Amino acid sequence: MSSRTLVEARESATDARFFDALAEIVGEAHVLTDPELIEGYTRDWTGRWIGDAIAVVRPADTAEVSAVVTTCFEAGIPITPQGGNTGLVGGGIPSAGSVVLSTRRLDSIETVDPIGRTIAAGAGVTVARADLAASAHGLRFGIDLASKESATLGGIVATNAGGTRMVRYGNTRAQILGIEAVLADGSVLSRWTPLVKDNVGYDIPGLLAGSEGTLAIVTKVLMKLVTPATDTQVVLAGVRDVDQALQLCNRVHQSGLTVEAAEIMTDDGISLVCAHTDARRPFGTPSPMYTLIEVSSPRETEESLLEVLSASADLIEDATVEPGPARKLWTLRESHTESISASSTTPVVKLDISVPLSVMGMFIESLREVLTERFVHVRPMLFGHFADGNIHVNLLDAEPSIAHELTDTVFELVSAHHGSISAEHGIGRAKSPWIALGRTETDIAAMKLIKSSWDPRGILNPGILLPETVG
Ligand code: 2HG
Ligand code: ZN
Repeated sequence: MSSRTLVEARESATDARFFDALAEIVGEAHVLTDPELIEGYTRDWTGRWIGDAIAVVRPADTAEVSAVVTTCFEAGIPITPQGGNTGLVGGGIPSAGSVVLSTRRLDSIETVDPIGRTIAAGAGVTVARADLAASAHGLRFGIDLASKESATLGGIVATNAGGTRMVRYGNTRAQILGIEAVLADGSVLSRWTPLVKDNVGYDIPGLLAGSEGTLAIVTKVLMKLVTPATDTQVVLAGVRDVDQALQLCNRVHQSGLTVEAAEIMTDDGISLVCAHTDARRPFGTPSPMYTLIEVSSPRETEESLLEVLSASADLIEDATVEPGPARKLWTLRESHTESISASSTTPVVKLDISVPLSVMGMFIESLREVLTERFVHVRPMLFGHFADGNIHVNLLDAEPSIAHELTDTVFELVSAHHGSISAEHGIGRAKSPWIALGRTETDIAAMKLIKSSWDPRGILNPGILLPETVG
């Protein structure tokens, strides 16, 4: 069968037999078509992405996912896989005529292996639940995100999420040992070996990490767990600029302490958080920027950290240290996203970029200049995981009509600084028009070849990641 256009797909979907077939697989209660019921699946929380779907299907296990995919494949109906719908680039938002395949019911934790330090769990298990299950065995899940209560394991694999512990344990791709996924024709691929050394052929789990639902639908994952850090201490220090924060972070590294997390915020960001939550300003006199660094060490973390800080008076305007988990300090950072959303008069333009550390200060300066010159009504909020080179550029009060030009301007600057247009949130719908700024022509052609061989009919998440997907 040749691939169908969306119009044909929609016509075919109106065929009641298609919906009956889905209901037979997952049960009637799990095929949603009522516009009110599907609204939570067709739009994202940022308010920027509003899609449309002919149905939301909620399978309970891999066999059901496989049967749903086979049914859609035969009918030529596109599928948008979706986990917790916490993404930031519209990658889980369906285009008209699609079926949303929600993985949230694939929520069983099969095993936690305390010896091999692994967790085997369904794609719909949330990051918070995986972490709780690991904690019961004295271990932790290596990915930590502000959205952990809703973000799912399938979702973080599909987007190759980073988060606040990436500086310590790497991104999601670095944590995957095995994967089970349903391919475009409904067949089930299982690469499931709990071995850290297994060098047989292509790295398929690594390929599926960050593929944003365009190659397969992740149904189960086997991931590494980490040993929790001991005796953590958190410092929040006021600094003049990001270069001082980087120098301070380097001194902390050189002292032998382990950096568990390293974040940057601006005074504007702290003010916003204090206005929208019950958090209090950290110091009497504000600093232009603040860095939050969490450290650990086998012993005497606090003494070692205080030593570094007292030898760094040249870099720090003010500082406060608290033993981990230091919730009050972390709240200042973790409340940024919600405070920003609450304060912007328009949907926030969220750009998630990275630049080499050596030019980060220059990049931020040029960014501020260009925004003040050309987009005077836009309020920028910069924060993020700066030790990974990652800055979340949030642009508030930008009329939707200028969002494209604004993105273009920031991305050109990122590219001029040899950075990446997506550090950790993926490409989705939001960034796909700019993918050529991040990859060469040959590289994009190679990705398209992979896409067309894995999904020849182009039914898996069309419109996401690659500008013109096949089909
Ligand atoms: C974070 O680091 C997330 O908190 C969200 O990646 C960033 O809201 C954002 O732009
Ligand atoms: Zn982030």
